[in-house]
Amino acid sequence: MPARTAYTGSVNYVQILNEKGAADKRLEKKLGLSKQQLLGMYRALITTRVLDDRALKLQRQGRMLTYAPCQGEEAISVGSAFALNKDDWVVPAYREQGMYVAMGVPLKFLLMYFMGFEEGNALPREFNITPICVPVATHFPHAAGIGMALNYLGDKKVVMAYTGDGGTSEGDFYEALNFAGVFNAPVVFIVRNNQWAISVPRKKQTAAETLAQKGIAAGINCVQVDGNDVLGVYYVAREAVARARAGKGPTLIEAVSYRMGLHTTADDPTRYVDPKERDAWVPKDPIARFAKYLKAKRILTTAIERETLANAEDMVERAVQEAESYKTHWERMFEYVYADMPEELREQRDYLKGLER
Ligand SMILES: Cc1ncc(C[n+]2csc(CCOP(=O)(O)OP(=O)(O)O)c2C)c(N)n1
Ligand SMILES: [Mg+2]
Repeated sequence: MPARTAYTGSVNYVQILNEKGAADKRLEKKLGLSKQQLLGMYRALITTRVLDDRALKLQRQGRMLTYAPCQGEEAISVGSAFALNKDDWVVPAYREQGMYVAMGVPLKFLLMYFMGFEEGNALPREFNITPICVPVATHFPHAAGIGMALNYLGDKKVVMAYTGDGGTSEGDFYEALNFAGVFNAPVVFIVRNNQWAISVPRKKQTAAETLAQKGIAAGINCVQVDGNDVLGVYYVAREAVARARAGKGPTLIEAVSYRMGLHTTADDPTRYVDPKERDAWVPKDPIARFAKYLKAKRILTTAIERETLANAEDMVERAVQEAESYKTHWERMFEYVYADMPEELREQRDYLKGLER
């Protein structure tokens, strides 16, 4: 029997800024970002980190419920969201704080959600962002479906969906990729590979060498990027968005990073993370790296740095005050899951109403 190769595949890796903040000149030229746009990205990264740090403290003070911090992963959601138009669709998981900042969503909504108000998920209508999705990867088929609907309507918007490395082990993940591929849906699937699914390390999730190559089986475009390089993430996301908008179908982006903090505030990583492994990622910090780049270009000065931090702190402080002064009624927690409330929820609501009397 003569052997022939039925298929060979490969996955490209993209990095524009290395750890020292030096740029790959060839790719840097292709970016074409203005000074204002670069500073906008920097502001979004700083705001995200300030917000994240504040949320963690609020939780420790008993002023917030369980919270999923994003320290170290900010460049993924900021860089990718910068490639979107304001009215594109976003289908997030629960660790994409930078996306909300980059899309201009008032930060009080995110804080309200983590404080336990369902209304935090009911964003103003100008945003096409679906609610935070804690069940792992169950939102991926929705993202494929939204993409299919956009095709059907002849609407030129694109969909960007996020999950983690652990999410790629779920059936929903493969089903979504398959549908998006076969229906040529305009979806950019982003995998935030932070190396951990709670206490399960990336190596115990899959025998695959990369997570990006999971797109190959679905026949979709796929690429791996340094997730701590905001310019690299922006670049691959912009290419993927352009492809999707031009009718060239979906892309799977694996953004390689590291979870510098806790899985959530209910987690204690000191029980399972080797501190040496985490420490090795400290010099790769996405914000320090981008700041070095901007300083070398004389775009970022100490004065702008200080002003950006102060503005971010003010903005977050105002959002905290708005979220904490929000008044609601318990009945509203029943309102945001179904368009038509099913019988069992109606029963629970009526039972609680009975207790009020
Ligand atoms: C379907 C489902 N199974 C299990 C869980 C419990 N759970 C919450 S987050 C998580 C790990 C997810 O890891 P990953 O996809 O890598 O995302 P990360 O939290 O690291 O951002 C698990 C198992 C869940 N929320 N949903
Ligand atoms: Mg993970």
